[in-house]
Amino acid sequence: MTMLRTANMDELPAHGLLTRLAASPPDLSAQGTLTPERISSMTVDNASFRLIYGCERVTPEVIDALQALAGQAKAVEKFVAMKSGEVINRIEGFESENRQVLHTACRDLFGDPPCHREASQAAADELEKLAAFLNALENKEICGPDGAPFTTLVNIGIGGSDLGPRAVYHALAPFRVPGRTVRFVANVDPDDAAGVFADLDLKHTLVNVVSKSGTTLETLTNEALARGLFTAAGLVPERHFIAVTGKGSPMDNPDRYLASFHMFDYVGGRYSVSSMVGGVSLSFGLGTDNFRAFLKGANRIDRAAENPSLRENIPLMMAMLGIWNRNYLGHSTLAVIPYSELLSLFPAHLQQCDMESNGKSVNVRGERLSYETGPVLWGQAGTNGQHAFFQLLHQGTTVAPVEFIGFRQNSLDLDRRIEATTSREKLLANLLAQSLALAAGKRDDNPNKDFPGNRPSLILVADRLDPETMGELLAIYENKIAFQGFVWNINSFDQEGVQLGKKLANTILAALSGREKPGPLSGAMMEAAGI
Ligand code: G6Q
Repeated sequence: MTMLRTANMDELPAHGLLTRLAASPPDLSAQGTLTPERISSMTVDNASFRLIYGCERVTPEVIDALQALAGQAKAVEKFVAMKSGEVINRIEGFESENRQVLHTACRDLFGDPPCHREASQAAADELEKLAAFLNALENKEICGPDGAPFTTLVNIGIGGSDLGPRAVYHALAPFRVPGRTVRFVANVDPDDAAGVFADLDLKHTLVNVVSKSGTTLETLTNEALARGLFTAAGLVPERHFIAVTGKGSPMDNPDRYLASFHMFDYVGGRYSVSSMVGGVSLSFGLGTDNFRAFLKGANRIDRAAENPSLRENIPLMMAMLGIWNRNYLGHSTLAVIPYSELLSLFPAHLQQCDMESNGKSVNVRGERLSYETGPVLWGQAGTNGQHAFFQLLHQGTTVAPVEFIGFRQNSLDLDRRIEATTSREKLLANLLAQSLALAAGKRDDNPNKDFPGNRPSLILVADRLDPETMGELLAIYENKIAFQGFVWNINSFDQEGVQLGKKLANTILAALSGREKPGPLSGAMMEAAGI
């Protein structure tokens, strides 16, 4: 397989055109810009989702130029190469992870021949092993010491081994297996584990320790803390603890665990929800059929994302609109606001997925870039955010593009007409209103009541949040992030920027444990902080 080589974004012919177009982008607040025709024509449909982008500051000409840029950057070809197993997690000429990027293979299990047969087979084998384990739990071949079933699973993991599974478990609360609960411990702050374990019936609790590397300080510390609790309660940890880890990692030791599952080096932590990292806790808590439906939804979008036409490919369109906002209109942040309480943890997952992937300053050859890459991503659920930070979105001096997410139907049953509309209608009315208000604004002679408008946003909408649409939504964002990285010509799949802080923490820990003297700066910091 040959590596697809491309130039930096600012060397591509469409970059000059986009720079020129950005000198006079459409003003959404100007009379006649935001028309009904514009809103109904600027949409893309994939699987269950519709993308509405009429409130972005684009014209058909800008979209054509973005299409040209995506084509010149070979965004879709690189995506297909990624899915087929090309080694793209690398920095040419420098020591780097040097790996394939095959999280999409974990869900490439439906129908057509998979893009990467071995990786999909490995994922299918792990799923089979998991199904056998879950069956044994179901028919109580594996159970608590008193013969009663396990009812709780505590997931211990951090970063990619926590955020995605936690967000998806929260989002799919209406689909939980009755009588089972999943809880999550991530932080090395002992108050996290203390809170989660406080009221647990340990006899009927499984602990799923998730660490690809098997070396993460927080996870190993929490595992040891949890094992201590089981031992103190007279229980045998080896009959309660299961592991998800990389093959050959220090945690890959079946003797210490009731069951062990593998993830592979070609699945990055933040892209691992559809591997065993999400598989174990989500299948325990939501059932295997729901986890499979989640994978199916993600796979549907992975296929749709192979379409080179921006106007028919939601992840690619979102990627290019994001690049327009970031590089050509100069917006440095991106707010993701799901109008869904069930998705309230999703922005935190996306924050990692996007910022760890695209928070890079060098290209795939290690050369420093002269343009911006990933934006600062933040957000929380609407309408709550409206009563918090939306003031700045509407009238602040910083313009923050917004991605709204909404669903036409409820996931749970409680809703009724109050003052002529349902709660769902109130929620959706607010979502649409916010996008329009940001775009159109409203002039007022009183400067304090003046809304400048012309602030970009897009909307992603589907009928209902369920396992399949959750999988679709996850894949929309994962693929959007990958496309942006391809156009920026960066490696979106490593995370060297998290290493330095970890190393320094270890030297401070060595000082705290009395093993070593602190360096002058660490020592001064420790003294200043009274630690
Ligand atoms: C994700 C990152 C990072 C990782 C955690 C946990 O892409 O690599 O967030 O997931 O540091 O790592 P382990 O799974 O190895 O414990």
